[in-house]
Amino acid sequence: MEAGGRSVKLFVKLGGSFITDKSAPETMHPRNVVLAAQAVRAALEEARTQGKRISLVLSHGAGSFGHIHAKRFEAVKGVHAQYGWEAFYRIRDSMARMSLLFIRSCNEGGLFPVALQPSAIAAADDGNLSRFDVRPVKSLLGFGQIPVIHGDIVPDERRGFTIASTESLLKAMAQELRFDRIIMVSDTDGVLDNDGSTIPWIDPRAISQVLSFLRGSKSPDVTGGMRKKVECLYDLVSSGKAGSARIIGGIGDLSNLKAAILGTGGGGTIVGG
Ligand code: IP8
Repeated sequence: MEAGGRSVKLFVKLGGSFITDKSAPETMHPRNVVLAAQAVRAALEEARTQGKRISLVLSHGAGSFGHIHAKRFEAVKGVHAQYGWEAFYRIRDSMARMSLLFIRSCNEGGLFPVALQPSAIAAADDGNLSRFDVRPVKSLLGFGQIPVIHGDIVPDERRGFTIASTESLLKAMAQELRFDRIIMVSDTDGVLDNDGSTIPWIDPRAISQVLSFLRGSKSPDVTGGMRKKVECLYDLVSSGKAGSARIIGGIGDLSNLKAAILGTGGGGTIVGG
């Protein structure tokens, strides 16, 4: 437990670029999820032996599952002139299968996570998330469990449906749950500059310059790639809705994830002032 005896609240996202092959439709890298889950478990156990309590919300991107269908059906815009509501069925079907693969791999890595279905507890209005029921997340955290969420297709008052990214769900959750640490695991070692070097810290002086050169993803990605992640994390930390945020690399070495969870480092990029 931290100074006041409360648990440390963490939000960890395993990015779609890290857990799927974004160039091959619906291809998961289960090994990456297993290794990440093992790192999470090791960190939770180490924290426990030190008398600290960590509450963890786990999440994952849609990678080559949801994004490929969302792009094909232009699902952000809602009901399609040609395809009607087909996107809702296709994306839910894809994300349900992905979620199952994800939690099974987490279980292989030693966790017993509880998957929540965002499309059932969230809604949007004209493309913006307008509702996210945080109660199941809070309740599971209260029982010491690990709720899992992911970006999803959600009902939309005006458009019929739209896409909600993991970051939009995180922002909604952060209005009611303050995360001490947010950690995002990517396929690159944090946020890279134009020369491919890791930017160690995006502080108030660096944010506009970094945003000016960050682009969306090269692979099918309907929610804005690294640029949107950085914007979201920067807003949360600078507004005090989150304590700190870090984007780290996960390929080949998950010891940094363990360190980031324990708050002892982790490399990559620290986002926010
Ligand atoms: O990968 C996108 O979620 P994200 C959700 O967290 C879908 O941006 C279904 C494309």
